[in-house]
Amino acid sequence: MIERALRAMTERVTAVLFSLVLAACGEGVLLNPVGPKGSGGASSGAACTSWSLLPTTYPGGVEDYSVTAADFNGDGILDLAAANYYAGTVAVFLGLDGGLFGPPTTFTAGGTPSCIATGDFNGDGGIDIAVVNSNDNAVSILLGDGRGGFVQAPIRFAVGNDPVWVTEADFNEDGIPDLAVANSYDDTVSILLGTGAGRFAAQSPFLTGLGPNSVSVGDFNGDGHMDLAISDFGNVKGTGNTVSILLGTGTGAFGPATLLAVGEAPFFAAVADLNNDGLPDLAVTNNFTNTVSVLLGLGDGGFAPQTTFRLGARPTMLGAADFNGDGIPDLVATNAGDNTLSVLLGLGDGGFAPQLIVPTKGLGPYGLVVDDFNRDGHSDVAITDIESGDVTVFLDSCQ
Ligand SMILES: [Ca+2]
Ligand SMILES: [Ca+2]
Ligand SMILES: [Ca+2]
Ligand SMILES: [Ca+2]
Repeated sequence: MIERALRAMTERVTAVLFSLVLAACGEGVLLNPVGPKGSGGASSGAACTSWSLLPTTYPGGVEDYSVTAADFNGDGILDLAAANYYAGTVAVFLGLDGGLFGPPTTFTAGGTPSCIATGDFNGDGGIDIAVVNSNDNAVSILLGDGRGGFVQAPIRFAVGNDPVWVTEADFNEDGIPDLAVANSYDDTVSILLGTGAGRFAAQSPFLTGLGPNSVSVGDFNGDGHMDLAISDFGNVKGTGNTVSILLGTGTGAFGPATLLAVGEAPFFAAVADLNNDGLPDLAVTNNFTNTVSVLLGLGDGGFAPQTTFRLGARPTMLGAADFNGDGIPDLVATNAGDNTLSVLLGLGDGGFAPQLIVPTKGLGPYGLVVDDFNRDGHSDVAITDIESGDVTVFLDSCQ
């Protein structure tokens, strides 16, 4: 099914394809979008007098679907991991000084890995990797050695039908990381509770809208328990046009889905506080309508109706961070259909200025992760290009 989606994208088919299911991943949790993760959260200083996103491209392998950032070798510098769908591997790029990255090392990740999440699943202090194996209805765990290497025989756990996304969080509040997996064909999200030692209990499925494509996490009703925001892209049964909100109980169980209206074929729902009121909001890429829907959180689990802003063609992933240093979260999206990024500068009230368009060097920009790779206090962007098969890192030049 994903091969079919890739062909469709390559041919620039713009018609509604009811069987189209795309998968990519990045950060599922964007609760503190302003400023670099792990360095206190706040923006570092005054607004930039000038800024731009300066790209460096790294050949990454074959059909990189998703990219995520973590410090796999424990040197204090963020590294990148990209899922190579056709090669069945994960490519790890160790971070160097100045926001540069070394050549990739690949690790076996089982068949058709399309999405990566990270966490310390066995509690040894080293960051581990979870990937969804889309065609195998499984999640594979690659245990990290804390030095940038991974055990070569992944441990597998069954999930639902056509899994396309995995996100890590502690849903039952026992201090052990758990996983949430979007099962596109089943219209469910699987919760896998971690038992420590890199193992997970059997999945518990919860119903979502049509064809869930991403899972993000936030506390939308302020009760201290993690909730889920799921973009319902659609599947063979039809195109989706909702985001599902499932409120968590803190035990690993979730209430029934509440469906929020967005655009057509929502690819990804990011969680971030976009209007600086302390409540998590949603920003959703609508893959068929070439827009982002912004839904401001009300703090009780509900959201205001969507406001939409233009993006480029066939937007996939989205990140929130302050790129121009004014302390207000901005948005960046990958536009897979026209080889660009869209940057929308935030106005502070949940509104955004018209998009700034940044060309990508690679073809088919798809996966995205936002973090501060060169540790200068300004957020940067890393993307994957599924057609040209590379990873491009855009460093924010804010001065
Ligand atoms: Ca590192
Ligand atoms: Ca747990
Ligand atoms: Ca909650
Ligand atoms: Ca800003």
